[in-house]
Amino acid sequence: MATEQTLVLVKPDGVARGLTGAILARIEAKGYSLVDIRLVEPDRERLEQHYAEHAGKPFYEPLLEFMMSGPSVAIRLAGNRVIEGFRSLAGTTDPTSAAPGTIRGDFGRDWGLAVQQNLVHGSDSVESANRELAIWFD
Ligand code: DAT
Ligand code: MG
Repeated sequence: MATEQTLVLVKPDGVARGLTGAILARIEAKGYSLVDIRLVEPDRERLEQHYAEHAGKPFYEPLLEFMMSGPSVAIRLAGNRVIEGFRSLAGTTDPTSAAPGTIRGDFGRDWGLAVQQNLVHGSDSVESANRELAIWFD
């Protein structure tokens, strides 16, 4: 079986707050492999593809605006069960209630801009991972 891969993003809030290194340290300490990493300033078209499943939801436009507010670090990450494992490291979507010990739980909070500022993205399935990796590492 080929080793699983996932797309991780350190979102604009994580990059702007200087947390990229701390987040990478957790990923490396967990033992996953960095296959590729790049700084990306995504345009709207790339983000519409990435967040297609959320089109039309109330938070969709603010989410795209936030994601265009600065660069993200895109990471191609590999390891057995890395999709589930990274989402476990990240914690639940809302950083206020994400468990301490997770990236969102330790570094995230509500800054008055809803939950979109939650530091990281991780693909949620093999299908999503393949689709999203093609969008960010074209
Ligand atoms: P996750 O990033 O945990 O996979 P998701 O795929 O449901 O969460 O949503 C994508 C992003 O959209 C999420 O990281 C933050 C934002 N988001 C989700 N639900 C939201 C809500 N109710 N209000 C504001 N932003 C939201
Ligand atoms: Mg998601």
